[in-house]
Amino acid sequence: MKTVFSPLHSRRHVKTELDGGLLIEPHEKPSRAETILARVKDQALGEILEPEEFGLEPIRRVHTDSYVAFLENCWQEWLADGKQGEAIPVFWAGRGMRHREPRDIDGRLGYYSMGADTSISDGTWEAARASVNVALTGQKLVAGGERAAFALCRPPGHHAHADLFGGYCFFNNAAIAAQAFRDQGYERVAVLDVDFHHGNGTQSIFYGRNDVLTISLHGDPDLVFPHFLGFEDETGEGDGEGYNLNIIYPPGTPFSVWREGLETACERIAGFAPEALVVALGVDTFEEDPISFFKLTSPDYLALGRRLEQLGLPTLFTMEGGYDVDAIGVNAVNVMQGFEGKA
Ligand code: OKP
Ligand code: MG
Ligand code: ZN
Repeated sequence: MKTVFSPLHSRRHVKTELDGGLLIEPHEKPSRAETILARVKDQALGEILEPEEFGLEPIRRVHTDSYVAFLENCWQEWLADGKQGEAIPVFWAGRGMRHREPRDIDGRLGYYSMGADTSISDGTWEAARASVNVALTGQKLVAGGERAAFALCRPPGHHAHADLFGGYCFFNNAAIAAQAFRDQGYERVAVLDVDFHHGNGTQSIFYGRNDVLTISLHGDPDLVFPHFLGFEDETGEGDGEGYNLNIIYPPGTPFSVWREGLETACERIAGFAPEALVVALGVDTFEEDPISFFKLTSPDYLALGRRLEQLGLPTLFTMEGGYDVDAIGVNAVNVMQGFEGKA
């Protein structure tokens, strides 16, 4: 399987994540992508390609123009305002307040975000753009006839809505790739999100549509991020009714239980009969993950890959979460190797 990787991911190198009242070293750090890349090389998974440049047009198919402009200019505006540290949103439109884009940068940071866990600094825009190009280059490989491709995206994307960043995400790489398949004539596309966290951005982007089926397996949002979306009664709206599926698990869930939901998801995907599959791949379901509460083990990722292969679909993997850096390479590449038949 071919891997797409951009060294520009390292342009995203914020120093802060607001967590538990402290500014900690971010969980979403450059060594994540480098460790996965090293494992891809070590295992000789296949050719490693740098992305092509696709420009802003495919991004604008999913994200609003004003949000894209905000991300492009955010850091310069922050500096121009004389701020000292990194750009962190701290004010939101609460209940009863106006959802209106203000001119002030603090106001705009809140208007375009869902949380304070995701700081912005120099290079965030460039890395987020490169991450989209990685996903779209993988999409092009699959559309060109490859059975599967591994888009080693960083930063991740599945929490990003049409006009919201947060949860370490800026552009929704998986959604942009799914939309690219649609724009190239693929009639139906499925996005399966196996990251520990709910794919709230992907769900939101396609919620009213029946041409892109969205499914996410995740930790109960009553207990974890994103807190305000991802419940099982969210099934789609309008034309999209019945085209969103959320499968929720409690703390301590092992693979033996998680795989039952995977089976339900795979059966729904088979019934939908998509022409392509995008897998939003997080390996923060791992037992040692520092911010999650499932109990998957490294061999379980081989089994996950094998099951996804059995769907028989052209498949694009986009990298999402996974914060145990020691294991992230083995776990992510295990999915690809399982897909390729390794037991
Ligand atoms: C991104 B992806 C932990 C802070 C959690 C939000 C989690 C974002 C996960 N104390 N911040 O889905 O892996
Ligand atoms: Mg998920
Ligand atoms: Zn996650």
